Amino acid sequence: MGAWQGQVDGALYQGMRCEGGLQLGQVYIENLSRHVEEEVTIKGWLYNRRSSGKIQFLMIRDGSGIVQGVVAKSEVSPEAFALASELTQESSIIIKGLVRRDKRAPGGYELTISDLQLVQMADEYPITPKEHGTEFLMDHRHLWLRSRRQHAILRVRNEIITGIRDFFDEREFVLIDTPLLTPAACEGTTTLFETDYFGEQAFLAQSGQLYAEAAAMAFGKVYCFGPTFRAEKSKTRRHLMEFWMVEPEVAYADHEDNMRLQEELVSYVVQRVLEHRRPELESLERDISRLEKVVPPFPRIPYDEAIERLQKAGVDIEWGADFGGGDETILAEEFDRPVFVHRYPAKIKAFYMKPDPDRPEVVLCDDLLAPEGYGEIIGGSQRIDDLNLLRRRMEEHDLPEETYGWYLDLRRYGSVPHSGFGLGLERTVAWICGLPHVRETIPFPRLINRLYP
Ligand code: NSS
Repeated sequence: MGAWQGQVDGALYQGMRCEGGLQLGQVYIENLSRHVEEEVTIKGWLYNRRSSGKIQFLMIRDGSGIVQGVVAKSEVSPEAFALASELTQESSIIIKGLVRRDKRAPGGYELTISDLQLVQMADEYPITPKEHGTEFLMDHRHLWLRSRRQHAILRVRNEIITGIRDFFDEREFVLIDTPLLTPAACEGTTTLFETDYFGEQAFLAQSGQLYAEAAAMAFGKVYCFGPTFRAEKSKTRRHLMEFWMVEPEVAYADHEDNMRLQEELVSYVVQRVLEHRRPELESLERDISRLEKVVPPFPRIPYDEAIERLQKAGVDIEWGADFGGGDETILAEEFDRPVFVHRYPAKIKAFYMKPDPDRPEVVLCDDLLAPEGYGEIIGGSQRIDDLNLLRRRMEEHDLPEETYGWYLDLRRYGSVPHSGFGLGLERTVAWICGLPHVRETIPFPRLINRLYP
């Protein structure tokens, strides 16, 4: 059956983990539909148990899903039945059973268990089916990951990551990995994590952008995708100290091209999750109709208009101020899909952004605000390509030329107009899953008050 199974599943690794082959011999719960009326082996953990005298109902999870197994006293050995009734939550077990289609069962299948083997009897498990407080769950994040909800969220995260990679692959971008230890700031000096680099001052990267710009001059269309670090002093539901960002950078692309790429990427990713991870979204009780509306074109409003809209909504804000989370929510509320706010005042934006030639007090940048109060998920801009202007901007920002010499070189040797952006992965996951906080969107979140586990 091993070889045949390999063909059905269409993947070498899938073939290897099936019966025969390497004798790893198990079927994954998510593939049970292919094994109806067959006897299979499942290797997993006990999620929950319920008994009614001569029958034990075991909820078994194996990482790919959860299935109910029925152990009837009359159909297994007395030892197996005794074991089934003693099993503690999260004990690791290997079971054999017949797969039966059952409409009423969660997932649509049930196992009639014929044999049961213990791998380890778990100690009393701290996370029980009852409600726990957030801090308690965060302290037990290493175990909390096993719960149904975390499972759904992190599978959506995985789908978003593979969707992003496929999107750029299909468009022939080259993945360029940028360094995490750097001598220079990209996004302002107030949120830097500093570390000692053999006596030299180094920082954890806030963004891969500056290096992606160098790579764009070498490869044309590139992206980097990795963890970035910011010592954010604010405790909000949108901020992590360590978050993942995907940052494309394209030579010869202008600000308009940049916004088009952003809306294409975001709608691609949303549609991809709708196609592949609908059951997960449903289990998270996500309003899917809201996501179905996420198709291009996204509305575009200039910063000036955003200020007017806020003032009309009664917000006390003047031209020149940056938006807070609350302001972004108000702006996004008026639209059913993400909205671009573009051309912010140069004064409140990063040093590398290109001024609008028609209005140099604003820059050719955009923030993409997600609907439903999720706020900014993307920041992007056309970059300054003129050496002297870039130098002036760096002086104004007190950025030492020694550290950025290589970056200035990009404007000396074949400078071209170019643009790029950064999409924050965790905020995107929070929005797509409909979560109130980013802390559940990453396996082990780093928050202002949390470095453990
Ligand atoms: O600061 S950004 O707006 N822009 C950049 O870092 C540019 N260097 C990107 C580029 O053009 N290549 O951050 C981009 C996104 C932002 O929209 C958020 O979605 C996310 O990164 N972001 C964060 N997510 C979670 N936690 C924190 N602290 C955070 N900071 C930014």
